[in-house]
Formats: sequence, C-alpha cells, structure tokens
Amino acid sequence: MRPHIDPQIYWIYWNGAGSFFICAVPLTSSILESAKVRLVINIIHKEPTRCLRVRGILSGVVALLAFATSSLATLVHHDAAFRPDHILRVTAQNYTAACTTRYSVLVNGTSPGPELRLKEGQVNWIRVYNDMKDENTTIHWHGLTAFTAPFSDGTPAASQWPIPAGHFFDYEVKPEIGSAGTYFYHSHVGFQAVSANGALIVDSHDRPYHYDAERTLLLSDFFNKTDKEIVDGLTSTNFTWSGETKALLVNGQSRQATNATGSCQLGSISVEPGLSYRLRFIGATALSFISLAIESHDVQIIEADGHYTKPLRTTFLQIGSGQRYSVLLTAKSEEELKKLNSRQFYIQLTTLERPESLTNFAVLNYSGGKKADLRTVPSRPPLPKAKIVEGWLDYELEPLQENKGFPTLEEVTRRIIIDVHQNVSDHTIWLQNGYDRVQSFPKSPYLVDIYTGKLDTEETYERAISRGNGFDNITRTFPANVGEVLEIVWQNQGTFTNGGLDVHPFHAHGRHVFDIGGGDGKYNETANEEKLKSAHPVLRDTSVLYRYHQKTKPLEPSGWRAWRIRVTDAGVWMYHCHILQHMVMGMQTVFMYGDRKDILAQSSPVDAGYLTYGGSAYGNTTHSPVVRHYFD
Ligand SMILES: *[C@@H]1O[C@H](CO)[C@@H](O)[C@H](O)[C@H]1NC(C)=O
Ligand SMILES: *[C@@H]1O[C@H](CO)[C@@H](O)[C@H](O)[C@H]1NC(C)=O
Ligand SMILES: *[C@@H]1O[C@H](CO)[C@@H](O)[C@H](O)[C@H]1NC(C)=O
Ligand SMILES: *[C@@H]1O[C@H](CO)[C@@H](O)[C@H](O)[C@H]1NC(C)=O
Ligand SMILES: *[C@@H]1O[C@H](CO)[C@@H](O)[C@H](O)[C@H]1NC(C)=O
Ligand SMILES: *[C@@H]1O[C@H](CO)[C@@H](O)[C@H](O)[C@H]1NC(C)=O
Ligand SMILES: *[C@@H]1O[C@H](CO)[C@@H](O)[C@H](O)[C@H]1NC(C)=O
Ligand SMILES: *[C@@H]1O[C@H](CO)[C@@H](O)[C@H](O)[C@H]1NC(C)=O
Ligand SMILES: *[C@@H]1O[C@H](CO)[C@@H](O)[C@H](O)[C@H]1NC(C)=O
Ligand SMILES: *[C@@H]1O[C@H](CO)[C@@H](O)[C@H](O)[C@H]1NC(C)=O
Ligand SMILES: [Cu+2]
Repeated sequence: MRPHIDPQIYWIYWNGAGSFFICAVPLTSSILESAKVRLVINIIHKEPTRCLRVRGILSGVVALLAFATSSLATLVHHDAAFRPDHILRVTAQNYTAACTTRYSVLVNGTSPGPELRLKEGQVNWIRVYNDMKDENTTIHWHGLTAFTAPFSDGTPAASQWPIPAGHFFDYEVKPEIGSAGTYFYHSHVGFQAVSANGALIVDSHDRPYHYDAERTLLLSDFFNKTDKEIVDGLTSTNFTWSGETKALLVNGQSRQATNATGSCQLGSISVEPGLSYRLRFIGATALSFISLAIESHDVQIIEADGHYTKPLRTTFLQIGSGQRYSVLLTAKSEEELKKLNSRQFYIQLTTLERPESLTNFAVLNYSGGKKADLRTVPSRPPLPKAKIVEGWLDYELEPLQENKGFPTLEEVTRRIIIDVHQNVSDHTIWLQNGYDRVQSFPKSPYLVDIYTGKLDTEETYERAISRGNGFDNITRTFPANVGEVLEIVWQNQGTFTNGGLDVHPFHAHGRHVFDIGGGDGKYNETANEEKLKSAHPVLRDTSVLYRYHQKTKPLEPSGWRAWRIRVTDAGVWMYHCHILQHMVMGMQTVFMYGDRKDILAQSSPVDAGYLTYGGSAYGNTTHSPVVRHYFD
C-alpha cells in the first residue's frame, strides 16, 4: 500500500506567546497572504506541511474556517457581466514573416502575440477564444504551471480537454509571491506553438537588481511548410522531416539577405546611451538551440527561468527551446559610441547542433543618431562563428538567494532513470523507457480520467513501482506520492538504427526542478555528488540534455541531465522535450503527482462541465461558461 495522508486533518499548535498555528497536510499549491494571515509552505519531509499563524482566538476561528474550506472552490457563471483580466484570440490565417507568407496559428493576429504582464500574488482570468474553423487549441503558461488552477495548465490529453473551434475557455492563473520573472505562453496542440506564442512577464514591487528600462526579445523559428504538412510528414509511415528552420525571428522579425524581396526587416531593440537595461530573452523556438551574442557588448545573467541568479558575466548566451534568461546590459556612453564609431550593433544568432547551421541577425540601436538600418544584412558575420559549449552554466550558475529547499542525496526517496532514444519501425518515434506518448494517447485527459475514476491512481502506482522502475506502461505515466523526493535522470542513448544522438531541451510542468547537472556517458551518482559539493543548484523548468558526440553504438548511454524535486503539488504534469517535432514524434511523458484523493482535494467537487469535450465550462456565442473559482 502507498502511504496516504488525509487532507482533512488539522493540527492546532499554541506557541504560548499570543499566537498559534493551524497545520494541515498535504501541501496544496495555494498561498494565502495578507497583513493578518500568513500561510506558510514549509516543506519538511512528511511532517505537517501547511501552517497558518494566527494571533488571537477570534481571528483564529475565522481563519480556521477559511483555511479548512480554502480547497472548496466556488462555481461561477461567467456571463456578460464577467470581465476577464486578459483576452487572447487564436486564429489561423496567412501571415507574412521573414518576407515569406505561411498559413499560421496566431494569437491576436500576430506572431508573437501580445505581451502579457501579470502581478505576483494576483489572480488573473485569461480568456482564450479559439476563433479557428476546424482546429482545437489550448494555451499553456510556460513556467507558471504550478500557479494555475487544476484545469488551467493548458495541456490537452493531460490537464484539460482542448478548446473546440468556436469556443473559449477561462484560464485562472495566480503567480506565487517570489515568482517575478520571464515566462511565455504558447499553444500546446500539435505544431501550433511555432507561431502561437507570446511573452508573459510576472512583475513584483521590489527588484533585487537596478535597471533603467527593460526590453523583451522573444526568439522563434520560421518554417516554410504549414503545421499540418509538418505533423503529417513526421507521423507518416513515409517519414518526412519538417525541413530546417528558414529564419530565426526576434520578436517576429527577420531578414535573410539584403537583396531579399519584400518589406521584412531585421528585429531591433533601441536603447539610450548610458542607461542600464534588463534584456529578457525567451526561447520560443520550435526546434532551434540558439547561440547569441551582441557586437561589442558583454552582459550579465541575472535570471534563469523565472528565478534570479547571482550576476554572471558572459559574452554569449545559449538558449534552448523553452528556456528564458534575463541579462543586464549597460548601454555605451556617447563617448564610447564615438570611439566605436557606430550607433548600431548586430545581435548575431546561430543555430547549434543542426546538420546545417543558420546565422541570422537583429539590431541593437542607439537613439540620437540617424534611423537604424534594418535592411542591410551583413554579408559576413561580424562575430566569430558560434560553437556549442556542452554543459554551459552547469555547476556554475547560482541562485541569488540560497535555495533552502534543495534536496540532498540522503533525502532522495527514489531515483527515476528515463532512457531516451529514437526508434524506427513502421514510424520514426522518440521513446522514453521504450514508450512514446502523443496527444492522441490517452483518449481522454488524465486529469479528467482521475476525476471520473476511470484512471486508478493506486493501481498505476503499484504497477510503476513493482514492475516498471517507476514507469507505468499502461497509462504511460510516472506516478509519485506527495512527500516523495525524486531524482530524475534523462539518459541519452544512441538511436536503435544507427547510434545517432540528438540534443533535447527537457521541460517540466508543475513545480520547477533543481537542476543538478549533466555530463557525458552514463549518469554516475558518486561522481556527480562530488561535483555538487561546490555547486549551488538553480531551479529551472527547462534544461538541456546535450549530445557529447554525434554518434555512438545503438542504445549505448551517452549524455545525461539530472533533476531533483520534492513532490508537493498534486496533479498531472507533463515532462517533455520542448522541440515541437520531437513532441509530435512521441517525446512526451507525464508525471502524476499525488493519488486521486490528493488531486480531488484540490478542487472537489468539480463541475461536470470540465469533464467532457466542449462541456459547460467551455463557452461559445450562445453559452456562457460555468467556471470553478479555485483561488477565491
Ligand atoms: C487581444 O485582442 C482582443 C480583441 O481582439 C483585445 O480585447 C485584447 O485586449 C487583446 N489582448 C491583449 C493582451 O492585447
Ligand atoms: C493562404 O494562401 C494560400 C497560398 O497562397 C492559399 O491557397 C489559401 O487559400 C490562403 N488561405 C487563406 C485562408 O486565405
Ligand atoms: C479535437 O479534440 C477532440 C477531443 O480530444 C478530438 O476528438 C478531435 O479529433 C480533435 N479535433 C481535431 C481537428 O484535431
Ligand atoms: C521557402 O518558401 C519561399 C517562398 O515560397 C521560397 O522562396 C523558398 O525557396 C522556400 N525555401 C525553401 C528552402 O524551401
Ligand atoms: C514519401 O514522401 C516524400 C516526401 O514527401 C515523397 O516525395 C515520396 O513520394 C513519398 N513516398 C511514398 C512511397 O509515399
Ligand atoms: C541575393 O544575393 C545572393 C548573394 O549575392 C544571391 O545568392 C541570391 O540569389 C540573391 N537573392 C535574390 C532574391 O536576388
Ligand atoms: C533607432 O534610433 C533612432 C534614433 O532614436 C530612431 O529614430 C529609430 O526609430 C530607431 N530605430 C529602431 C529600429 O529602433
Ligand atoms: C508492460 O510491461 C509488462 C512487464 O514488463 C509487460 O508484460 C506488458 O506486456 C507491458 N504492457 C504494455 C501495454 O506494454
Ligand atoms: C563513478 O564515479 C566514481 C567516482 O568518480 C568512480 O570511482 C566509479 O568508478 C564510477 N562508477 C562507474 C560505474 O563508472
Ligand atoms: C454552445 O455550448 C452549449 C453548451 O455547452 C452547447 O449546447 C451548444 O451546442 C454550443 N453551441 C455551439 C455552436 O457549439
Ligand atoms: Cu527532443
């Protein structure tokens, strides 16, 4: 039997000095914070985990009631009087980027879509309209997953039924205090995210770093083929690759050649001499692993995936699909600009680890001069050709504030090794521990099946532990109990056919994971523990599984990436490679945290409107949705 903790038990503990504590288990992801009441999440190994500090008896009784019912969300009719905080409209249309027209899925008519800015600690209702004629969609809040209501993660077949054409869905997102940083939103259906994406910034009142202004640089890919052609080719028995990216876009813009026909321009950001800037880089590429540098400018990394880091000076960045970095850039003074005899500097972007590498440019433009030239593409790259740096920042990047919750090796309750390799049978697929997983598996979303009782979480766990090394091959999930401390190792292997290797930026939904490094060959716990002695692991939601060789023997372990996580948030969390082609080819897994009771305790009773495709939680022109308010 798996241990089970009853979420209805509350401890009352008097500290003898005017305040007492009410404690409950297990953890939920909600944080309640106000002047009088402070809900503290204190992750101490299977002990009471959720405590409320209260002053005085009366406010104590009120708080206890509020606390005990905090998981019972309310049902609200979102009629014409309801005003969402943000609206996103998803369409599919012919759209021109990089001087080429392509049928693309867009948010609010552009790619990238509009930048969203959310505030820490605030509930945001984001209404997403699917204005397409015949395609489903969902929107995922990349990096913010743990701060969404149970059906609001935006993962089809995992956390929700997709939004049918002509319908809309109200997502509830509440960024936690302390989560200020750089994120993005994107569709999680098929290949839509190649263009259906946009920046998402979480703001807070206080910033640990000073800067005068900030700029967002969202990086994305441009493919000639349509989403449908790409998906059909990748999933066909007659496997056809998507082709390589035709352009690296910076905020949707790129120009391939000075003599290109069309009005496309180089992406650009403008700065004023002498000021300091926070540049937020977002890796929203479908495929490309990008190395990026700015002519004549060094920068300091201060944030990775929504977490502030100690400043780290660098001349280049390496950004995988799904990763984000903020850097500080000190703009040159007028004098320095005179010496350099330029007010315009190229940002050079190069794809790494592809058969043919592509180099594209954007422009850093200083104000006060003549209008920037955004049509001249350098005939020869101004900076040296970028090379891959394997294990870039590993064991080197440090959190700004010491991570109190970092799980030591002794605390790890279970290690899960996930072997990944490509296989070619009737299809070309990517496998995790021998199994692929695509959107059409399972038939209904895991979370829905847990609510309806169709998916038995206890049985899944038993099977995974007793015969699957942590993996259940029936549901194709990795189940874990709340309170477990997992070490997850992504182990690269040579392809079954010819031993080929590839690079994969692995992304975790749900709580961020402590990245404990990566290396060549096979994971060796002893050797890595030595390296960790002098390291201060950072929390990430996406990190890169490198290939250290082009090729090895078939199924030979070659390259690994390891994470640690304390399992706190009950739910269904996708862990997957963020390369869209690889996802379509099966490189997706699901971690199922907590059992049915833990999951239901989060929002039960749930309205049936969430449990069917196009159910009453989904609105359309004649029907206003009936929605659970989870964070109220
Ligand atoms: C998206 O477009 C809709 C109307 O088309 C508008 O109401 C909404 O404000 C836009 N969203 C953002 C984030 O700009
Ligand atoms: C998009 O462009 C293609 C090629 O020019 C054309 O065949 C198609 O009808 C267009 N689609 C829409 C919706 O305009
Ligand atoms: C939309 O999603 C539903 C439910 O998963 C599925 O049955 C249907 O085939 C999907 N439609 C398309 C066009 O993919
Ligand atoms: C991509 O499409 C454009 C416009 O149709 C065409 O000019 C170009 O040759 C195509 N590139 C490749 C590599 O297919
Ligand atoms: C396989 O796909 C390629 C590229 O799309 C095409 O040229 C070829 O005719 C296809 N072969 C078969 C047997 O369908
Ligand atoms: C642009 O110039 C390059 C290099 O001279 C040449 O290879 C290419 O064909 C030209 N493209 C067009 C559209 O004229
Ligand atoms: C570059 O700076 C000049 C001077 O301030 C300004 O006129 C121009 O619009 C800027 N161009 C871009 C692309 O930012
Ligand atoms: C799951 O694994 C077991 C034991 O390894 C095996 O007997 C069974 O056939 C597998 N089931 C599926 C559906 O792959
Ligand atoms: C693992 O690393 C340790 C320490 O570096 C080394 O002594 C040991 O031989 C390695 N184990 C394997 C299986 O390579
Ligand atoms: C709108 O939603 C309601 C309730 O879910 C449903 O009965 C109706 O068929 C939907 N209308 C359209 C046009 O899909
Ligand atoms: Cu991959």
